[in-house]
Amino acid sequence: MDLNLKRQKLLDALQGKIPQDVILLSLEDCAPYGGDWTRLTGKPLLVFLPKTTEQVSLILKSCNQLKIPVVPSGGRTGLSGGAVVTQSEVVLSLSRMNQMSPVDVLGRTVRVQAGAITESVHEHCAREGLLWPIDLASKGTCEVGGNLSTNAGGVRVIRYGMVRRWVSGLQIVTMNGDVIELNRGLEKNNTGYDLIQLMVGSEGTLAVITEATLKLARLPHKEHVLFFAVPDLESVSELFSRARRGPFEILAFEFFSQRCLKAVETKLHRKSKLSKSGEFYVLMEIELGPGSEPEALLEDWLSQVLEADFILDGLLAQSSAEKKEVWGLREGITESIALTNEVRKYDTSVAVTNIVGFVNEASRLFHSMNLGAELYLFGHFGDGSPHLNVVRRDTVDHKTYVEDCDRFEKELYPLIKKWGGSASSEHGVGLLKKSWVEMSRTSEEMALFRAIKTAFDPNHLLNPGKIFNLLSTG
Ligand code: 2HG
Ligand code: ZN
Repeated sequence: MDLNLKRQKLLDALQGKIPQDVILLSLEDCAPYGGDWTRLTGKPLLVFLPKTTEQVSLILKSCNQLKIPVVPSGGRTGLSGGAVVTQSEVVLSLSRMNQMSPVDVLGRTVRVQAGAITESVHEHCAREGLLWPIDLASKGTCEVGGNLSTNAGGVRVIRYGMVRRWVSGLQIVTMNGDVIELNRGLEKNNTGYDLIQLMVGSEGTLAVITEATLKLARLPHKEHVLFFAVPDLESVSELFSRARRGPFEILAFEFFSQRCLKAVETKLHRKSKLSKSGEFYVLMEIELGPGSEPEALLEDWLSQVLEADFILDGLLAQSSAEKKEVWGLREGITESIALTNEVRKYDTSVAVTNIVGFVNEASRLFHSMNLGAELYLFGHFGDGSPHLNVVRRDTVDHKTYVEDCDRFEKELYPLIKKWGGSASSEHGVGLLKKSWVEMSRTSEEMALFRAIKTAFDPNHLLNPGKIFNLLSTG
């Protein structure tokens, strides 16, 4: 069917059923909804910004009847292309559905709509001394629905785990317009398949999440931020092993290379307060128990660590402004790389015991290939989740860079396999990691994937082409 005709048919079908201000029509208004932080983009047929679950249901039902594909959309901060329009789909943005109910302090849960911004949820719950412990650099823009759909990770996974541990209820709408409540916020419910866990990480390919009951933890008691410069990855690992045995709970254990710090300093004009530099840096956030003694224990631990020869320099942030400054260095990496040049991202994952071996081998591979690119290394050391960012050098053109990345990727994926890892630790598959899915899943698993997709969305209209390709497109 011709695009204009499709569009008109859909508008006719919804005429009088949803208010006019829910629909964006002009190319200009629709354009920002075609892409995400990957900078991949496409032209939406139309954009809907519903305010209620009922409107979501009506829109999906009409699209299903007219066989029009739909891309569900949140804060569009994804780094794998999961929210990118590829074939003039309709975009269904949940951003206006951002209500939050009062926190249930006794049950330690909160019910929110999918469009609630992650940081707003933090602020909302902090008033009750509680926390939805999903903390990532994009928290001021990303939305709960997107966090759930991608099973987001972030900087506190070492302490709290991934998003899937922090949800006990979902309201979803399937492509045929059915509104389904999953698990009703129960902590315990052993009655068959866990559809919540199937939804989490399904990247909008099965149904649209409209509301969620989020599980909460209490806010950390006393947080401290430490920052170290070290000569190599082995030293990062040595520091991690000391921290594991330290008199505190580790909330975050992040690393980044000298090249990443340089980028943040040049592009964002932030500055490290350490007087010495190192090949690598570690940002560690810890929680101390109550009482005054833990502070003294931390100081003892720190002075012993600072005497060790694998530490070049280190500091304990003295104020909340200083904590923010240190975090600003780590959280500014993605943005400063984006300001540097084009980038290909690999959010790899290996067992934490293998991270040094894997990253060293991947770096050796990268440097042996003489690519027209630079390697930026950073990520969540404590989770075994290093981010490899391959950034184009100014001296090479786009085409050469893309060919170089493709060559590198062909070698990198088998290396990840050899180390027993995964090519997506937390960014999801979207459009960019599909070849890894095919390479790492068995044909039996792929058959199950396709059967599950078809059970939820028989016409294959929801977020088409994401995660894996269907043999038959219906
Ligand atoms: C982070 O850890 C995010 O800051 C983004 O996962 C990583 O830009 C990246 O590759
Ligand atoms: Zn990350």
